[in-house]
Amino acid sequence: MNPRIFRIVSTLLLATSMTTTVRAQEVTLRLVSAFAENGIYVQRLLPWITKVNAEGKGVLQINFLGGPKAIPTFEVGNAVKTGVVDMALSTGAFYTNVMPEADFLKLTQIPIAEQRKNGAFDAINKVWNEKGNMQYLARMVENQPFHIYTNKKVDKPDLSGQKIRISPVYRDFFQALNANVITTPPGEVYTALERGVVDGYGWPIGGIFDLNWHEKTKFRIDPGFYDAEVSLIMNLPAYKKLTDAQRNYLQKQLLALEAENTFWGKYATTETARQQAAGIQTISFDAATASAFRAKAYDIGWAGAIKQSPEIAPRFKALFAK
Ligand code: 173
Repeated sequence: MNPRIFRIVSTLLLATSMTTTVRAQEVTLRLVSAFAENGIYVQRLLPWITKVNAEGKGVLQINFLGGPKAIPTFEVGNAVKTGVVDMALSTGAFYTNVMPEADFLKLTQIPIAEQRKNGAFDAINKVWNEKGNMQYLARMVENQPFHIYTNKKVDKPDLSGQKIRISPVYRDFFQALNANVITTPPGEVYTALERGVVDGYGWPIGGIFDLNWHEKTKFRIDPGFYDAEVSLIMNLPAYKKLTDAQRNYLQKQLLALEAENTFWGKYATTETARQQAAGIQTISFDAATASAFRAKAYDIGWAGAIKQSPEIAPRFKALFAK
């Protein structure tokens, strides 16, 4: 080949292969949420996705596919496990059908930053990798205790005669408080309250206004218990397929997301005030009853965990407790 032509052809080839390389280096991850799109969790996730996409051109992009209308709440875990989607925003209680351990994350009593340091995060990932075919990426909600919301007044921690909507988070504890429990995804709570199918429900301190449940709620029982866990999870093969540059970029953005978790303490305060302003009355107990109530929540929670997963639960307990 004539050297000039050779140079042109090889330059063209190089350019083509570089373009291909650049394209191959950008990955688009498909993400769904197990929580409603208009709820606080997705509302806080969307700006993060926008930032990831703006700063991640040529490296990594996230395509938000939607909430429970895209994939029903209790099917999101399996969608991540099988690679139907790459990533999800969920809480472990919604994917106990993948592994019972998912729901144990509500029992953490130390911040996610500390979980990353003391080995809890790695212990979680060992189980998530092996049993769930997924990577536990980041926790985006902390400092959001759960509460009992009800329309039937009580003067002691006893839910006898009450029908309460639950997710797996509350099952053992509420049954120990003599409630009749009914499991529903969040999307069915309003209708269940409206039709009188339930007298109340479990939910964290924040978010009851998002789906208008305040319209159907008379009382909140204090104190709260556990800590709502809402996290990003990812299909493990998809995670392993990322290049180093893509994984490092994702990691940087995940840590930035967790650094925003200081929001939740303030949100708990404003949501408590907002509930009061909406006429929701607080039911509280004397100090001894309140602390026994909280202790019972954890005792029952860990006892249930140990029963479901006798080897893993004690390992988690040593790393999750204060
Ligand atoms: O549906 C629920 O009440 C539940 O399990 C949950 C978990 C984390 C955040 C919000 C709700």
